[in-house]
Amino acid sequence: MRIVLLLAFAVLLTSVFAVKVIEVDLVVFKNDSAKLAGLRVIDGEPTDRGNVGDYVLRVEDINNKSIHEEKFNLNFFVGELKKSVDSKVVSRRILFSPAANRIVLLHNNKTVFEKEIFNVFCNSDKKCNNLENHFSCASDCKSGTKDNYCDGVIDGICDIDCSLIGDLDCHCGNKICEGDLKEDRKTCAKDCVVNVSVENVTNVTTTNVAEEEKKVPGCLGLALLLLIPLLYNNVKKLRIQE
Ligand SMILES: [Ca+2]
Ligand SMILES: [Ca+2]
Ligand SMILES: [Ca+2]
Repeated sequence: MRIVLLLAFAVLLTSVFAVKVIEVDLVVFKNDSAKLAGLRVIDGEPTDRGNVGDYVLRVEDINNKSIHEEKFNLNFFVGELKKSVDSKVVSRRILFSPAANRIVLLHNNKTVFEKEIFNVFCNSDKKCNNLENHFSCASDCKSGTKDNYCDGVIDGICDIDCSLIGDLDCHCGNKICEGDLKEDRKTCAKDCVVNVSVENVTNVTTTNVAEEEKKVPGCLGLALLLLIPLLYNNVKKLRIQE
């Protein structure tokens, strides 16, 4: 029972907190070859690791020892097209390890793809190069750099890699409060707080209150004027009865 609870807690943590992952996209061909379509380190969630299939995706350390391994099958027949295709795209997210030295793809124990990855995500040479980005190598890649990674840092610089919702700097300040782009009074005060209107509303309210306050004594005076003859008549009647 305790193990089940621990596992559930671990799953919950994984889903709530993104971790450092190697995102790899491979185009795998039917003729047992493959080419790299994308490779970077980002914050995300690892994809589920399969353990059945004749393809093996492996990450090895510097001693060629496997530190990550997953298996899968590929079916090149596409039902919708009613025919086989030459290639399939495989996209995986693997938990990052500083020991990762090489990525290898095997098919029936035959190597169809391999790439050295040691130091490609950060070599600390003060240049944003190789497969570095602001997340994997902030020392070399400043925020806003074109590095195939949307950093979303609020620093007044629009990151060229961001789509519309990735970086508030790309649209906050255009005088339009765009709620669908996560702009509100907190995130983008200069677009979402209209100071002039607020001041006007405050002034109008203050003036109205002051005018109402001035009217109150006038109303009281009129009421007293109406009440005095009534009171006088009642007192007079009481005296006659005495
Ligand atoms: Ca570098
Ligand atoms: Ca960037
Ligand atoms: Ca920015």
